[in-house]
Amino acid sequence: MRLDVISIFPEYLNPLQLSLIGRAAEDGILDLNVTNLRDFTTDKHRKVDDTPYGGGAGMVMMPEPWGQALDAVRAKAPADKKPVLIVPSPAGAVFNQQMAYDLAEEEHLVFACGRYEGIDERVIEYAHENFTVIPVSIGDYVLNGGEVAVMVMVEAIGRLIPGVIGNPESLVEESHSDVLLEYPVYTKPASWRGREVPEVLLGGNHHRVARHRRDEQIKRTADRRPDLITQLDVESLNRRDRDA
Ligand code: 6GU
Repeated sequence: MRLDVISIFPEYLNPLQLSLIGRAAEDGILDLNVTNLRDFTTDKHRKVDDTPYGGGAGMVMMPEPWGQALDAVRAKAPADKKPVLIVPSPAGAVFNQQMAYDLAEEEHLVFACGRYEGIDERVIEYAHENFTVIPVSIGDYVLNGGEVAVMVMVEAIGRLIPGVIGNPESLVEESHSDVLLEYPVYTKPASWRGREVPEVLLGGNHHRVARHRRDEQIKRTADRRPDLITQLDVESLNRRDRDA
């Protein structure tokens, strides 16, 4: 998969060179490219923002550097398929695990990091000519720019790509892969500061272990995320119980 990130703070994305995502980039599984938006300015101050038409607080990102940067990124991709352009914005659709699965299937993702009050809307309109455009938020709060949101999304998407995670089994049982939150986990020692690992996990009864974990998942989800309980598909839970 090719990933392009366009930002006025390319160094902000440096952490993507670490850990599993960084390793995948070294191994050639991910082709990660960070572009400095200011490289597409022509004035001596490398200006990328200006005051908003209609008035109001803050600054708006000017269209021409973005137009140039998007054209340059588009030119590096195969002409036959439109890359996906993700525009991080608190005004986007909220990112979730299903979006991560869908985006992990793509050949080329481009992230356009806005700062200030956002990017001139005509850039987003123009981008539809060459990209599948998706405005995405990572949650209902406001960040100063899209860079941190891009790190969140690249990590969520990147780890789903074959070869990025050593043990693909670990992708199967995790939170949000099936609506229920993950069950609590324990390791040695069995007794620690007076606290015991649940008895059922110490015995070798796989059926009882599976039931216990499933009960814990339901308790935890009801407690922490009651909004998810309404999405539970009882039939698929019953099927899983029978298979356990
Ligand atoms: Cl994707 N960008 C910004 N600037 N703020 C956000 C966000 C994104 N998601 C939540 N808040």
